[in-house]
This record gives sequence, C-alpha cells and structure tokens, in this order.
Amino acid sequence: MKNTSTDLLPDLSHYWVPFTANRQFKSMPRLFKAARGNYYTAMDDRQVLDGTAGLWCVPAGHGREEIATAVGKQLLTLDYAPAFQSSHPLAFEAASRVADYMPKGLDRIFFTNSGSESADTALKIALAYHRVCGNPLRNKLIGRERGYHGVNFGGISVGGIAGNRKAFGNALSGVDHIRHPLDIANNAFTKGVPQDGGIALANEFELRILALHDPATIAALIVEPMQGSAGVIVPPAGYLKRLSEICTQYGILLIFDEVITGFGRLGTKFGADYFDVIPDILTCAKGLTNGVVPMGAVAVKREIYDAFMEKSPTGAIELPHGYTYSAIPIACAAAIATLDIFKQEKLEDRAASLSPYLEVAAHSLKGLPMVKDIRNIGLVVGIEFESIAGKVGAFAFAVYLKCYELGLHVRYTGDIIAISPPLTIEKHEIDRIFSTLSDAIKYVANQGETGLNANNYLKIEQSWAAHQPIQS
Ligand code: PXG
Repeated sequence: MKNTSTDLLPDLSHYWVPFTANRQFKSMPRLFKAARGNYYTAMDDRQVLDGTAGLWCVPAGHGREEIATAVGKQLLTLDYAPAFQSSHPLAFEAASRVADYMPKGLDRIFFTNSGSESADTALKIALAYHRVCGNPLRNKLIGRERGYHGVNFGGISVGGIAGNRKAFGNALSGVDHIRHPLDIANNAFTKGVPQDGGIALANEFELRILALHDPATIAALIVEPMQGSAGVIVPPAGYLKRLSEICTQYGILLIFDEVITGFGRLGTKFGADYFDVIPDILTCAKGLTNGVVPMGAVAVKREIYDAFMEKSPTGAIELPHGYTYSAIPIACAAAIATLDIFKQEKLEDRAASLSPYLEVAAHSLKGLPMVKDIRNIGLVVGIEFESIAGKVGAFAFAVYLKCYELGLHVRYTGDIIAISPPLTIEKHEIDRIFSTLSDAIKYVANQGETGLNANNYLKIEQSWAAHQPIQS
C-alpha cells in the first residue's frame, strides 16, 4: 500500500513551534527522525548533511554513544537531587571540569539550563556583585546592537535584535547599547578578522555611552565575541581588547556571551582564547552537553565569587538565584562526557585546522548572483545577500529551502545564511556544503520572482513526506 503523508506525519496542530512561522511550517513541515555523525535522517529516509551543528549546539556530531551511555547510566543511578540546600557529587565534578576548560581565572561556575538563563544569570550576578561591594548605584547594563542573549527579559533588554524585542513591551530599564561592528561598506568579503576600525569603534563606548551615563553607574557590558544569531558578525582586530581595557579602567564588568563561540567553534576553546581577552564573566550552553541535555553555565572570576562570600552577612544566601534543574545529574553526566570527547578528539584543534579550508570554500561563492558579503571565522561562515525591498529574508529563506531539498541543512536569518557545521565535519562534506549552496543560490536567482515564493517548494516537501515521486 502506498504511504500517504498522514501515515508518516504526526498531528501538527498542537505543538507551537518556537521562532518559526507556524502556519507556513505546518504547511510544509521539515521533520528529522534520526541523526548520526554529521547527518540527519529526514522523514523519507533521505540523509541531510548538518551544516549547522543543530542550532550551533552539536559540535561533536550526532548520536555520540559516550554521552548516551553516561546519561543513561546516570538516570538509573541518581535521577534527581534537590538543587537548593543539597546537591550531588557530579555537580561539583562537572563544575571542576568546566572550570578547567575555561580561560584562566574563570573558575567559579553557576549552572543553568540554557543560554538565555545563562545571560540573565550573568546580568544578575553583575548587579548583585556591585551591590554586595557597596556600589548599588552601579546598576545599568550595556549591550550591543544586533546582540543576541537569548529570549528572557534580561537577555532581550541587552540584546539588540529589534524583532526579538518590539513585541514584548518595555523590558528592563537602565539599559543602553553600543554599535555593532559590521561594516560591509569597508569590509565586504574579508577573510577572517577585519583589520581596520576596531579601536575607533571600541572607543565609541567610552566617548558616547559612558559619557552619556556616567561610567560609575554602569554595572556591566555584555557582548558576544562573534555575533552569531544576527548573521555572523566578526569583530575587527583590537576591538574586544580595547572594550576590555575601557571596562577595566572604569570598574565595569565585561561579560562574554559564548553560547555560540564556546566549545571549539572558533578553533579555540572559547572566543576569549581566540581574541586573547579574558572577561570577568563568561556564559555558555549549547556545546557544553553537545546539545543533548539542556545545560548552561556561567563562569565568574574567582574574585567575584569571593566578594559574595566575604561581604554577604553570615548565614545569608549569597546569591538568591537558581533553577530546579541547575546541575541536574544527567546534564552533569552529559557535560563531563562531552568534555572527555573534546579532550580525546581535540575538536578545537580540528576546527582550527579545517578553518582555512572552509574559508577558501566559502569565499568561492563570491560573484554568485545576490551575494553581497561573505564572512568567516573558525568553523563559521555567514553569506549575506542583497536585500530585496519589501521582501527582506525571502531570498535567504528560499536558498534554505532549496538546500534542504538538495540534502543540506543551513540556517537563515534575515538576508543571511549561516554555516556552522559540527567540528567533526570532513573536507569532502565542506565541499558538498558549498557546492550545494552554490547550486541553490543560482537556482533561486534564476527563478526570479517565482524562486522567492516558498509555496513553490511545498509540492516537493509534501511529496517527500508521503514517499511520493516528485511530480513536476
Ligand atoms: N546567547 C547567545 C550568544 C546565543 O547565540 C543564546 C544566548 C540563548 O540560548 P538558548 O539556549 O536559551 O536558546 C543564544 C542562542 C541561530 C540560533 O541559528 C542561535 C541561537 C539559538 C537558536 C538559533 O542563529 N542562539
């Protein structure tokens, strides 16, 4: 008997899919039913190459048995222990392992369950730190345009992606933003880190923002070393170092949000290592457990932790903050197993050695129709297309759909396609990513208006879902 799409697809009506155009998605669902190594298996058994390591969160590749075994064993040993006022040994072991992996000095670890929670936790630690040190008026937070720090109220307040903020009211007050460092007019098609303009741009923090607010009122500056979600924005040389110097000069805590840049993505353990700038607080999530169990971490300099311990009243809870699932045993087990894999397979070094190959492959797309800029660092590539008036994002979305049809998963955000494969990617797979992208870009561009209409891909999707041969 012939399969129909209803044989294969679940009832799609109940699940509200996050950060997704639900009506559109449910008319052309893209569901994965399995994953192994660098590939997903789609509903029709097609192998789809994972060009994005999930949502940047599967650096060691899919289906790692070491992690599965550790998590399974832990579930049957200690499934849960109360996270407040009691704990369990693996929480301390995981914290030690994470501290070892962190840049020097960032060795006090607070566990969360996501990047969003890590961002809000870091902001709260910064505010509470100044208060416990006797500076409660240092309570403003500075973020950056196009920054992404998750979706909680603190994160969207310091975040700078308009679309993630405007539907949700006023969020936090006492927040301002520095400019983002993307400068396509001067730096289009730069390979790696742009060389010019970094110091002047960082100095604007001092000259514009600090001058406006009074530096003594600023608690913290939060930035992603490389802005991922907003479309792969690589900071110019010297920029992060100069921001750090300004923070130090004025007693402002520098927070690096390394949810994307952590765990080898740039060819180093963290962006802090890549740019040789150690922040006061560093947040991470995603790759910490290879994406398989929700977990985030906030690493703080020992002096910050010590200030809470020394200056809080005796017997007081030094930081009234935490989650039911902070350091849940299976997340600790997954984190330890993931860190073991990183150690054994030296995935950061692997990423660093593949980065030049990825760079050449990525920049081979220069000259294709609509391609306005190509940016890269470590194992990350951003390809920005010309914007079409009234149809922002439509071209990139169509390229994404075409890639999916051709067996490659990429991410699109606005007019940008982002590539961030697992660090286990092979050279021939890198070749395939960019030859597929090239085919998809040419196809969509050649179709003109028709190519921008997502419904034109619908027929193909439905055919797959139903195991039907594609009708032309
Ligand atoms: N900070 C940064 C820098 C992030 O990139 C978060 C915080 C939030 O993490 P959680 O775990 O709460 O989602 C992120 C998440 C994409 C994409 O493709 C990026 C993220 C999430 C989903 C998709 O750009 N970043």
